[in-house]
Amino acid sequence: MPADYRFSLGPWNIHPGADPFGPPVRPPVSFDDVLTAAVDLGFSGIQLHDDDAVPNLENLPPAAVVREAAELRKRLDDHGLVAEFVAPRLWEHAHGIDGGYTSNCPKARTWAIERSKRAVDVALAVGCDLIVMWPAREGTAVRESKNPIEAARQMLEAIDAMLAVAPNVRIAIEPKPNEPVDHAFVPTIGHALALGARSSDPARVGVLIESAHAILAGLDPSDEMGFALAAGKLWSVHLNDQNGLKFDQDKVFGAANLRGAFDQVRVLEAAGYADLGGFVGFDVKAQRTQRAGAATAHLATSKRIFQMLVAKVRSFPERTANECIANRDYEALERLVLEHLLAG
Ligand code: 3MF
Ligand code: MG
Repeated sequence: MPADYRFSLGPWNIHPGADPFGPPVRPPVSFDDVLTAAVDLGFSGIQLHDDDAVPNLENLPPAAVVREAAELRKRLDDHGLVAEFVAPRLWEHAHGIDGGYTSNCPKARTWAIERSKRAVDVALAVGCDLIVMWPAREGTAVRESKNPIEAARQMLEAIDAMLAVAPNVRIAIEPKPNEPVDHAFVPTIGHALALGARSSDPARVGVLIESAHAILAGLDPSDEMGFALAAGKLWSVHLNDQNGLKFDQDKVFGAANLRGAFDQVRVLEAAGYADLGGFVGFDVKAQRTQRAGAATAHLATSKRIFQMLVAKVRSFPERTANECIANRDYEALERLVLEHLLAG
């Protein structure tokens, strides 16, 4: 019997509904309420930005940052939760306005690396060894504004600086091809793995795949996952959905393309992802129209759909599928998949 999947969420997944065109529409949700919601929803992992874990970390000496993170670990523990990862949130700070590691301002680059090293301290103190590097603004809106050769070197330098903080820290790069930048420097899983392979310790650099990010790159999320799994590098996932090439929608898992969601679950099942120990995270956003009392429904639905798809994958008639494949009868295979998905 395969291991049970463990689910995780980040505090940003339960939020007041502001978007680039309008203010919040729901009251703010306290961090403690997020923890309670996570438990109620049957999630056991919490994903954290460094300043989710230690909100005033910019103004604290390193020892105090570690102390606060250790206190958070106790709070998580009291709820029966564990921290899955910590992500240095460079993109919201004034110094990160033009990206952190690849900023054209040397002072900003130094800040970005120092802050990332602090994020490693936070991760270790909060009880996890995983850093997620979402290179949000590491890219350009005006192509000629940065040197892509230099940018690759700078991102590698940042990775190496984080790896050097502790021998057990691991980094999962979460690539996204665009938004908030026009062109990101590490837009796909292939880029992320290639960069990791050039780091000071390739064994400690892997990836986090977000379904929507793959779709925005014009790629199939399940194939991106397969590529990373083949290399033993899929260390976390942000399952969600995306309706074509538009703003990052963070829709409920399966909401736009149920078959695509099935394929993602199928590749995770094929690799024994649950046994590998990774969490299943959902990077989903509550609709702005949602009333405050029901603003976690998107998480509950994503988890439910994931579990229903696990059952679908496990009951898929693999023998018949293999016969179709052996006969090169891919029309029959297509029908088999569609009928299986539609069957009650
Ligand atoms: C990006 C991420 C997060 C973001 C979050 C909202 C780890 O896809 O997963 O970074 O911060 O999505 O800001
Ligand atoms: Mg994400």
